[in-house]
Amino acid sequence: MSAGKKGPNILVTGTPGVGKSKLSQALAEKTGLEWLDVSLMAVKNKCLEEFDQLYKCEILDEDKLLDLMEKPMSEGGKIVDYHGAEFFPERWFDIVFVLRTDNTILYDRLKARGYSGKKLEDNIDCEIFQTILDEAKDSYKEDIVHELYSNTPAQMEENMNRICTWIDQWKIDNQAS
Ligand code: DAT
Repeated sequence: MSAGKKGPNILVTGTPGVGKSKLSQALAEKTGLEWLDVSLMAVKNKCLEEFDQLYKCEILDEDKLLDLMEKPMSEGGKIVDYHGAEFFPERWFDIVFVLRTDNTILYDRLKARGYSGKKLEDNIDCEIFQTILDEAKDSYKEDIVHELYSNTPAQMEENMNRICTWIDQWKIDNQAS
């Protein structure tokens, strides 16, 4: 299945503010895998369309973004960081990590980021109702979906170690260098 790939493709997902970028960046530095910040890719490649007044965010041109991602994803060795799990093709990922954060901690992080009103409330609800975890479980085989808590720096360190151990095992299993 994974023959010829540079490394595993990993999806790091979860509600905004749970620590996806921080973990993905640190993982990329430690492992040499390439971090794809999907939100940033969308901006850079003009994949954002009209502005949604209610949610105060732009609407994503998903087809354009998926087309752009196809080649890098087929190479392997990518850490994809995005606050959604359902619109990527299932075949792209070897493993999916859903980061979770306690509501009060997440609330403070999002406030510090400048979120307020409906946008803040909706994101907190998204975490309370574990929307992204359910989305991930619906979109991928359950045995490749892992929930990781990301409340504290110590938990982030633990998550890093766990993922690095998994990557090392993937390389052994797939005889990649
Ligand atoms: P995301 O990419 O999911 O939106 P982020 O990586 O930008 O989130 O992190 C949001 C903020 O929370 C940022 O200031 C870093 C901090 N943070 C992330 N993970 C953390 C952790 N495990 N412990 C403490 N702070 C964390």
